Amino acid sequence: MSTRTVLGACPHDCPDTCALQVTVEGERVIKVQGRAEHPNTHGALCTKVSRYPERTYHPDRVLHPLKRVSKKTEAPAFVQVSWAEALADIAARLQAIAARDPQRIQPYSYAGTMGLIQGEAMAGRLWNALGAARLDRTICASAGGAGLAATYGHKLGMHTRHFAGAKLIVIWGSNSIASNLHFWTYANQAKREGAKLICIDPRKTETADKCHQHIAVLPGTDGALALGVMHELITHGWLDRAYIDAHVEGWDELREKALAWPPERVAAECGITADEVRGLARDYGTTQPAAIRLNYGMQRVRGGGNAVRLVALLPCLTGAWRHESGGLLLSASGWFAPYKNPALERPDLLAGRTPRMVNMSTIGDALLHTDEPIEAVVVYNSNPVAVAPESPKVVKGFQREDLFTVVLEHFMTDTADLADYVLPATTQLEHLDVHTSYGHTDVLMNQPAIAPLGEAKPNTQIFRELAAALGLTDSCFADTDEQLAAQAFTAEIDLNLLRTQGWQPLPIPEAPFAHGGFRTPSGRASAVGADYVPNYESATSAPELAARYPLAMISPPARNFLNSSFVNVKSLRDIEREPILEMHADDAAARGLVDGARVAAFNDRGRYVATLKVSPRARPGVVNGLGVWWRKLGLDGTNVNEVTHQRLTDLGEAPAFYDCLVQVQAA
Ligand SMILES: Nc1nc2c(c(=O)[nH]1)N[C@H]1C(S)=C(S)[C@@H](COP(=O)(O)OP(=O)(O)OC[C@H]3O[C@@H](n4cnc5c(=O)[nH]c(N)nc54)[C@H](O)[C@@H]3O)O[C@H]1N2
Ligand SMILES: Nc1nc2c(c(=O)[nH]1)N[C@H]1C(S)=C(S)[C@@H](COP(=O)(O)OP(=O)(O)OC[C@H]3O[C@@H](n4cnc5c(=O)[nH]c(N)nc54)[C@H](O)[C@@H]3O)O[C@H]1N2
Ligand SMILES: [Mo]
Repeated sequence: MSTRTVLGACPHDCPDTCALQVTVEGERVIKVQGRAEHPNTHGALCTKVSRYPERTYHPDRVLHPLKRVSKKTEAPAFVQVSWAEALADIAARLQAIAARDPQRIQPYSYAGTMGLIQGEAMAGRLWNALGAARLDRTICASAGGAGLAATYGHKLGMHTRHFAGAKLIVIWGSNSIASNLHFWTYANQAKREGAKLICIDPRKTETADKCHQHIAVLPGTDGALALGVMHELITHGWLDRAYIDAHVEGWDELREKALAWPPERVAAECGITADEVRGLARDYGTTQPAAIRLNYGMQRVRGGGNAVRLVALLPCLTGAWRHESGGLLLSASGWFAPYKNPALERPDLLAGRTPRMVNMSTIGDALLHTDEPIEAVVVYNSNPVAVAPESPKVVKGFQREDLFTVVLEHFMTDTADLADYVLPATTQLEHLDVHTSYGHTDVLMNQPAIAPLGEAKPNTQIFRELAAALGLTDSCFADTDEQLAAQAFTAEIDLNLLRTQGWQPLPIPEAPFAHGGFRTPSGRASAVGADYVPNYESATSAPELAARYPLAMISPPARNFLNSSFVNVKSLRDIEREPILEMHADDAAARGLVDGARVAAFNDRGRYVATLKVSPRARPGVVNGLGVWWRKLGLDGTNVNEVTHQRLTDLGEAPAFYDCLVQVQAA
């Protein structure tokens, strides 16, 4: 049989955005590999995405439109219907709501695909034309994003590849080996060439195992640690005064705050030793080039935005930014902004209206509002019933019989189970897309490798047909995916190059802030107002709560899942086996719990059942509930978001998933 190779891009929510090489035999994809020629991908893929064919050809793929025939509180039952019937009925239901108030139609989407085309390009046009409610897409990165932007003026950072040249790498709130594998290759190269690697993480991750030092802070205390490091930089004179004078604003104010955080105070707040604070500061203050890989793990707490601000100021105080292998990387996504078309989603179709904005992170509460209620939700590229905080409320909201829910999906997820209609969407192997990245600075194209399976359609096509069924006639709804791709960027991005090479790098300076030039109004990195903000839920900030629920629970990703994606891929679930709660031996002994026991982590919000793993990966006082399982594939029909809360972060209005107290007992 003839085989051919198609150039692709990984669609997943991950900083690596790999360039793919897809091998097709006849009409079937037989292999998905990382492209050797793409520098950041360097021929390697993670375990998950190398299983992409298994996911695409999964026997459980939704391949036809499905209509619900059971009550929302009963076991889900669906019948297959034609596209014509589904679209006509959905359009009629949405039209009736729009006639009353289009803002009662709520789109809900996130990063199931990061593609610009299958993401919001056509969907956004439809919602704008209808005047549907807007969605504040905060669930992942908006606290850290806001913190970074408040400090540097935009989401900008170092080149990933330059980590290879650093002499010190601080991996702060990131399990890079699990969630940012291609960065790890560069860090490992630096390590081989003699760099010191320090990991700051409450959990002793597989990344911490490979670093020279691991500092196991209590969740949500990174801001205090950053102030403590600054205290030592100041008192030992490890500052680059010239860089600060020229390129930092608000330094005097920050200096005063930092001097209030001597190592002993920091140690007590962070649950570490004063020597760990001193040692970190010494390494950071006396080594150049020093690079910080910050990731979003450390901003999922009340003070996450300010913590990012304080950490992001460190390289401005030591002048680490002077070197191409010094500085910091949280996100590189802001580098793409000048090359993106801000009108791709056609905001002009709003015609002066400003529909209400609903925060996706508080969808549980939003669905339970009774005045001006949400009457319809259209979900695509997301699985809110599994991933949004405080799932007891999210489930209750989606169970409303008077809520009309449409879900575009590959699989019957926890959210699809609560839909009125499930519409079959194509995967990355079946549709066209273009991608930017938040870890590197290349634009990529994904070309379809095979025709859509069954009756699946790309998101764009579903929204095109829905727009037609709703009687929307603007010519923008006729744009093809090729045309959308051509409209996505400014003229500097060469679609022909994307088609033939697969990617195009942006021209970003090697050491972007060597001479300042931050994107703030003053051009200086801003320290104004940055301060440590303690958790909502911790022994010091909420002692009465901590008396009842003494364990801090974080819920970082399981390595072989991607948020809630891949949980249903058997070969990957077989590696993760079952939902795990890691606990330190002392905490287990104090509760009479043994390894392998079935336990419940609970608080006033809910009760999550998992298998206990007594493990040195957990520090005393902190349990690690590895996420994010599908509820129905977990134990007792729950997942870790059963116990998380909907209170928001200091900046960016993001969820505080890792700011969560629980107690644990045998289930
Ligand atoms: N395999 C895999 N890869 C992924 C994902 C996945 O689910 N699985 N998710 C993707 C997504 S959506 C994102 S946003 C990115 C980034 O995803 P991140 O959420 O940054 O993921 P991690 O790299 O696991 O980093 C989280 C780390 O932060 C630690 N942590 C938790 N609380 C704190 C704290 O208060 N302080 C500090 N210092 N550390 C803390 C956790 O223990 C964990 O090791 O990764 C992407 N890559
Ligand atoms: N407790 C806890 N909760 C968390 C986190 C945590 O660390 N702890 N992490 C949070 C983070 S960082 C994030 S980013 C969110 C992620 O939340 P989501 O963005 O909802 O991510 P996924 O769970 O991967 O769900 C994406 C869904 O999109 C579908 N999909 C993929 N491609 C397409 C497509 O082309 N078309 C359509 N129609 N569907 C598609 C997939 O099948 C999948 O079911 O979860 C958050 N939730
Ligand atoms: Mo995320």
